[in-house]
Amino acid sequence: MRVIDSHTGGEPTRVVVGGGPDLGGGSVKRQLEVLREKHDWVRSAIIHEPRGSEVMVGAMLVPPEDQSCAAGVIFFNNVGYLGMCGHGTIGVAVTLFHLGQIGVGEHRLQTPVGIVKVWVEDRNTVSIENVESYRKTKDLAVEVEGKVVRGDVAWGGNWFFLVRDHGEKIEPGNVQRLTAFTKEIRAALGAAGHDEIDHIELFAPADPTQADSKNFVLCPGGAYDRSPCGTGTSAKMACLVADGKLKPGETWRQESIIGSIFEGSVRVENGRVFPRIRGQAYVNAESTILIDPADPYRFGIRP
Ligand code: PYC
Repeated sequence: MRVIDSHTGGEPTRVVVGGGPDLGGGSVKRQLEVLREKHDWVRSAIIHEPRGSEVMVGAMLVPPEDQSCAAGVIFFNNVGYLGMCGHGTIGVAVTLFHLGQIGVGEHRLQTPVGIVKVWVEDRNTVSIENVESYRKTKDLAVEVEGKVVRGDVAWGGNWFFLVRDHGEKIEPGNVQRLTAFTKEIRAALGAAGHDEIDHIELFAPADPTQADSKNFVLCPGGAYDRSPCGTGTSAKMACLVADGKLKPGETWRQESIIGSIFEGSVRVENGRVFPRIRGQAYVNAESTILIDPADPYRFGIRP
């Protein structure tokens, strides 16, 4: 398989651009099911050590069912498959541009959860319009480490629990503590029957000259997002719109824990919120995945 690596605001995306299994066409959702059921070794070989790491997000290009789309995309990580991935979509667009398959201008990509629009500004700068995003529950309370933590449950292409008041320092030196704390929150949500919530997002004030907010995002497989998280920023903006704190035409600058920034905004149509995210990605490797039958770890070290 041929893969191209990039990072978007520090978060890696490894795009399978050729040599993957034939998934039989049809909807991207159906192709995801075939990949999961019959060829999960692709995900495992690409994402797990020794080739990959828990931070890596994979994206497999597949034929789109909707012919207006430049490609279909299936995202995956160290524990499974993602509905959408914001940083990954920016990485895919920059990769397709690098390959000469798309140019500057507007394009569409088909994901398992819907069609995403992308605007390529130059070889590194891309805006995306995500699937409809919304808040499901405001101010859900869970008990974590003996105290009550409150957050909103929102969809931004993945499910998020968004927490404003947590008393934790969102800074790179505190990543171990933030990871442990957000894993506790996720376990408490699971115990309360909210198993679908696999991303936990903590917010803190940012330097206002740089951004409107800083975040820490725990991803499903236990790694934290180095980027400001496209689907997490979408979920956040859906909550801000619901609270009357963000209007179409206004910009929301979301900073990640490592200092990278996405510029967000929203399009609202008949009360439905479609977030837009603008960020930068950089291609940093082109490789061929070799599967040597003699290699006991050719499909990755499975957890
Ligand atoms: O950017 O949406 C995102 C994302 C999800 C998980 C890692 N990055």
